[in-house]
Amino acid sequence: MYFGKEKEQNEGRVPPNQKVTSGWPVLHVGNVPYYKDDLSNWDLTIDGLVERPAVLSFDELLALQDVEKENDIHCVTGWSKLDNRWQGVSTRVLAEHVSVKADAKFVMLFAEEGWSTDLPIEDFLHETSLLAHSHNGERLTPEHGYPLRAVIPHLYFWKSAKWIRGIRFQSENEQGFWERNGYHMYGNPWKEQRFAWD
Ligand SMILES: Nc1nc2c(c(=O)[nH]1)N[C@H]1C(S)=C(S)[C@@H](COP(=O)(O)O)O[C@H]1N2
Ligand SMILES: [Mo]
Repeated sequence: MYFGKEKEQNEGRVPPNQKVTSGWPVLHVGNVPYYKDDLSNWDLTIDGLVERPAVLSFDELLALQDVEKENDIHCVTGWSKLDNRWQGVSTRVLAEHVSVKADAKFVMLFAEEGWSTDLPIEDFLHETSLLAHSHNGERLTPEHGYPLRAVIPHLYFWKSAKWIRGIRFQSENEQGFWERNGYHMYGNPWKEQRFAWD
């Protein structure tokens, strides 16, 4: 049976109480920023505990080494989307570009409209993490984060800031938007760390 076969193939890939979706739901609070094709007012600020703080234009970002990563994503509301191919910049390359200091232990990701999320630096620098401008060979649509979003696939997908505009390296952890509103500080989908009390 087709359904049975698919289920078998996904065995071990889907965290507890998640359902695989073939579409791609859109989920966020606030408004979708529309840049159309003009990114002259867009930049990415990287600051905090770094030797060389930077404000990068989109072209400067593209000039950094391009990476492609394939992974699965898991939203805390219960859907998982398998086999996503992302293109963008490796978080490690970015961290080297600004030369992150040794006392940096956490990273805050800032998006448009003041939205934010936080994560430990080792998760930001995880080998599967990246800042993506494209998904399955196409530029991100405005709804999914154009021009640039974080992709931190080993944590629940709320850590993957769409419309990212800032990255701050810190010594202390600080709550971001959903973390202040009852979500778990870490968000490991395999341990079902959905809410603060999980
Ligand atoms: N800037 C911003 N990024 C965000 C969010 C948000 O509200 N604002 N929501 C998060 C949540 S809860 C999820 S599940 C994913 C959804 O991404 P998608 O709409 O591309 O599926 O974006 C994450 N990134
Ligand atoms: Mo989510």
